[in-house]
Amino acid sequence: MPAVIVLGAQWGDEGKGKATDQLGSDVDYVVKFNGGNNAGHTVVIEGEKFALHLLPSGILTPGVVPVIGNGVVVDLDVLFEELEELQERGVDTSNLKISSHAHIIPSYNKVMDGASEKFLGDRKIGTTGRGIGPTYADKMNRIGIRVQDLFDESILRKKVRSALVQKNHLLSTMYDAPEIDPEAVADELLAYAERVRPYVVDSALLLNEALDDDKMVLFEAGQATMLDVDHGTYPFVTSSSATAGGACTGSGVGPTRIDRVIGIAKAYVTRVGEGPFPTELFDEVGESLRQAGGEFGTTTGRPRRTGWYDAVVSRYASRVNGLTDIVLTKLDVLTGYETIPVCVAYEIDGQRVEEMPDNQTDFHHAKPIYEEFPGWTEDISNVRTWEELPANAQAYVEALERLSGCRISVIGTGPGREAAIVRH
Ligand code: 2SA
Ligand code: GDP
Ligand code: MG
Repeated sequence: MPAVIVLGAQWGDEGKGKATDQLGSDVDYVVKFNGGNNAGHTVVIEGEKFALHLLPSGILTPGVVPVIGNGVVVDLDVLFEELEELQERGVDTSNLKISSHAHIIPSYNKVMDGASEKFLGDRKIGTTGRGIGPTYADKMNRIGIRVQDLFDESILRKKVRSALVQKNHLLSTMYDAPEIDPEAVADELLAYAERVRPYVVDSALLLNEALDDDKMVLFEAGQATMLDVDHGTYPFVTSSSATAGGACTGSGVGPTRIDRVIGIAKAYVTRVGEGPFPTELFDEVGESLRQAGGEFGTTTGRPRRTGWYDAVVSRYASRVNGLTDIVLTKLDVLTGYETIPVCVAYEIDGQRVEEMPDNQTDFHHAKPIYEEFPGWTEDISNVRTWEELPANAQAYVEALERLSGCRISVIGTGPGREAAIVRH
């Protein structure tokens, strides 16, 4: 399986980082293809915890080439902070490659992110405040700054000036904020040019040649299907393509070269930020999932909203991504519940609806229709084989498999690299 996509099947934080890391020793390249340092992947290796934001999780595996693809937005301060932190902890980061086409998050877009949220008022998105949305907006609006611009001072200055004409107008007239000096921004960016240069490559060429040589390439998504700008709960989404198609546009590898698409799904659901979430729990059960699962944002520390597994969402994720496998994570967190409800369909304005509603307003009205499954009390955190799983846990996994429309190949039973049951 030379080209594999790993992506989130829900609203993020399903454990993509751990899943990527687990495939680690078989993998030659790990490519991040969307998002930026809004992502937060926690990987635990021999009890040591690593939280990655901008860098692909593959950077933790010796010998793997981590690649920041063209679809990513790069905050240069964060890039070097993360690299230095890993180097201090003894991780070899010298293999990193960065696409010359990737866009840079200039400091002004963090200002714009905050200002935009403030002015949206109660329609705010609940962004991570990292400047992600404004940077993708600039990309589409063709006023973005790319990594390659760092190596042409005159072009870079022109681009920063023209981007800031519009933004300074907005800042001073609408946001009542001070204007930003384009030359100071350009100086800030140029100061990084020689530090970035050794990492910069034509990543589409690199990856296609790697596939020609039968190397294994893993594409690692940031965020998730339901946060995808096209297929998610728009406008309560991130601004990039977090679904399988994004792996192709965000890396320059064509869809005919992809062999497997693995969706990571938690055994329950979480969401950070605003937006609809039909199975959300507002009671002490929701709080118990949050505490047992350690559900706090890896990037911002925000408490994550929690709820029961939503099979309608999983079926949708299977469909829009063409999933070949699901990795079900955090089954261990469900130990101790007498019964475990699973959302199998929605009730929308009095009607039973089996599939994800096409209309966003309908989704805001969706109420979960649950099927209840008997729980188990055994601690499963040391379980490593299917046979050792309690019968009720097996039945729960089999039900999710049937309801989600995709086989469940791996089951996570703890945060550590080794804590998993491999079925296929
Ligand atoms: P943005 O900043 O423009 O991408 O925010 C838009 C929405 O996307 C959500 N989003 C996320 N949801 C879950 N996890 C993410 N990464 C971090 C983590 C989040 C954190 O791993 O925990 O630490 O808060 C992530 N990144 C973006 C965001 O909440 C908005 O709803
Ligand atoms: P990502 O953004 O999808 O990479 O996920 P995060 O790293 O933000 O959040 C997932 C959290 O769950 C991390 O703290 C992981 O260490 C942890 N985790 C992953 N898989 C499992 C599992 O099977 N069981 C438990 N208990 N924790 C897990
Ligand atoms: Mg995360």
